[in-house]
Amino acid sequence: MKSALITGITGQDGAYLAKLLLNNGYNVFGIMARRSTSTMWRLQFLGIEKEVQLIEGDMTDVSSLVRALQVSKPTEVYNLAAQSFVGTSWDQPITTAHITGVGVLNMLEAIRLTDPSIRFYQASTSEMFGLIQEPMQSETTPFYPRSPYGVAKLYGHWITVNYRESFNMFACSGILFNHESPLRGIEFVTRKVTDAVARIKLGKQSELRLGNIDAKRDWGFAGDYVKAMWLMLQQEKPDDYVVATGKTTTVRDMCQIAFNHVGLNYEDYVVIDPQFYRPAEVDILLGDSSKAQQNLGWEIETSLEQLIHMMVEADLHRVGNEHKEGSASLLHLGA
Ligand code: NDP
Ligand code: GDR
Repeated sequence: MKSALITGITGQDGAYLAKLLLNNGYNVFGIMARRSTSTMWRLQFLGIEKEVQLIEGDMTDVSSLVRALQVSKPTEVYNLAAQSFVGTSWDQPITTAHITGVGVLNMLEAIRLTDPSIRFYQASTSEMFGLIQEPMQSETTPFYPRSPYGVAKLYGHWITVNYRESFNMFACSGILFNHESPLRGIEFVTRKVTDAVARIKLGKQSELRLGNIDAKRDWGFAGDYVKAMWLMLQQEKPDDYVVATGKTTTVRDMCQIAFNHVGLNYEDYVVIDPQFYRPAEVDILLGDSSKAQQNLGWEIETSLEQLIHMMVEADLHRVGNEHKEGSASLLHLGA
């Protein structure tokens, strides 16, 4: 039986990937950081909280990573843990560098010293492209990150490439563009919008305050994207791949799709609030995933409209049932 260790298993992608690997017959272990309140809601949402084996650890504590490897004895490690919110990376740039950047090195070193035959996936990002120099971004597009998060991720990307080249490790970097789901954190713009749409529709909120709604993103469904992660580690040779839909949409148009779904006009509710502007912005992202499609056989299965409708429906259901649930679970669902 194959065994996998996922860092960031309590996050959006970690939960979907754990479900995929369980379905593929893996023994799934996850590293869970110690928090004062439970972070199990995503695993519970997918009904797999009892099927995964959780090991306490932190990306900044290499001894905990070594211990996790010794306990789980994985054939594959998926490094998804990060301080992943771009906005927070200006408020906590050093924490972000430690977790999102040096944390990758910590895991690579732990693997190299424990069992260098373990296959490694690094969660890299389109944020590394930042200030766009080519109309579509592929594996050969130069990087120019625009946030402390993007800079930290660029370190993680290059140290992954370097360990592959230096130590012949099977290390892959997946350069994933934005991907969303009903399990997306509430601070990210798609989920902030779909949650607000549900609240406005149900009379629990009157307006939605946003920053730069002219920013363009290439948005896909997280459930589709975790398949690409797994496929990368099943190949004969390790490599880097862009994963994206090849379509870009403004935040404004994404709002329109979400509000239209419940018969409302976004212009009646969206208020621009400079508080949500960023010190440096990534204006547009548009990915070319031809290599992943050709080499991995990976395909886009969910359109942006289907994705946003799925998220609005999930939020309508959740907000509509709020009074029946306990306050702790609501907190974790971002209410
Ligand atoms: P989330 O923010 O939902 O999940 C991040 C995970 O990392 C959580 O499980 C979190 O734990 C964990 N974590 C944070 N800090 C630490 C730490 N110090 N030690 C151990 N674990 C920690 O992110 P996503 O699931 O959306 O993304 C997964 C990965 O992919 C991230 O690395 C992200 O940067 C990257 N990525 C995401 C994209 C996207 O559009 N979603 C696109 C490209 C890359 P806890 O729950 O306790 O906070
Ligand atoms: P991003 O996602 O920064 O692309 O990073 P986010 O959803 O936070 O922002 C997308 C765009 O929307 C604009 N925006 C707002 N964003 C937020 N969060 N809140 C607002 O109110 C708001 N108004 C406008 C932003 O300025 C931005 O242009 C995500 C994360 O998952 C990263 O971890 C990942 O690496 C990248 O996607 C690819």
